[in-house]
Amino acid sequence: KKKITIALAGNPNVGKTTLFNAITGARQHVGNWPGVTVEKKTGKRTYKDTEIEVVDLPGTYSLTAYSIDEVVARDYVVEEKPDVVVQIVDATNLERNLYLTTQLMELGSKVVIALNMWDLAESRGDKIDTRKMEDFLEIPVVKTVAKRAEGIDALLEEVVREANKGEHHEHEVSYGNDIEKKIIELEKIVSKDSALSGKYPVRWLSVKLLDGDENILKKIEGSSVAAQVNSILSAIKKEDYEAAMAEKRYETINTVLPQVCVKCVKEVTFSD
Ligand code: GDP
Ligand code: K
Ligand code: MG
Repeated sequence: KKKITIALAGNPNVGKTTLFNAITGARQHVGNWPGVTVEKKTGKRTYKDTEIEVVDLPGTYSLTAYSIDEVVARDYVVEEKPDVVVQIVDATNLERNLYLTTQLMELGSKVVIALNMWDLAESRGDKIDTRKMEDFLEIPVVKTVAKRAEGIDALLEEVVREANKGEHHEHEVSYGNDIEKKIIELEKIVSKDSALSGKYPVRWLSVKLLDGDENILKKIEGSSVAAQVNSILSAIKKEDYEAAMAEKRYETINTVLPQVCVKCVKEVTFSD
């Protein structure tokens, strides 16, 4: 039997636990993530000839080091490299949920979206074009109603297909000329340290450094390229970069959304 590991990611209250239960049933194990008091749930499910280990990640809005949950979730994705990350997306709250999608895209993971709460989206009259969503995001999208265990087989089918795919096309947020130049400068430096570049995606590291991510800065501190990285970072105003980059991620979502869901557009509020 083929074995794969998948991680479930998503904002809080999107139906992650419900979906986890629908996938794994009674085959669950509850423990703690190493070193922290954050609950770690794992489970197993066999789908056709594939044994799937399912890891439930803490619910997060983002994957920057703002909270222990975010660090746990992203360290798992970056360091343990699950075969596929399933993002559970609340279909009635696309704009907010897709911010996490941009972060997963940047991590270079294979992602499948479970477009959950589909029943609620439908009953309130949303018209979400999942085919277009797939085209824009370059990520498979499967409608689910976790509460009624609907769409689980279709989701697992897509997950297994994705896991078996050979090459993986990384879909990235483009940050515009100025920021991209800095990213390239940092990439050149970071890739010289094989311990770093062997472990983390180089572009992602560079983006996080510009984001001022403390957790990533710490990983760089002890490395052979610390001085060079610091000389670049000290020459720029990091707050400006962080804000500009968040804006670009929202911009990416905002170009996708109006084409994907006509009704959702009116509800988008990116005031900050
Ligand atoms: P989590 O915080 O992401 O783990 O979310 P939960 O699994 O705890 O679900 C939050 C609430 O949404 C619960 O009351 C679930 O019963 C409900 N829920 C989960 N999936 C669906 C769904 O597809 N449709 C509807 N209508 N409710 C759902
Ligand atoms: K909950
Ligand atoms: Mg939960």
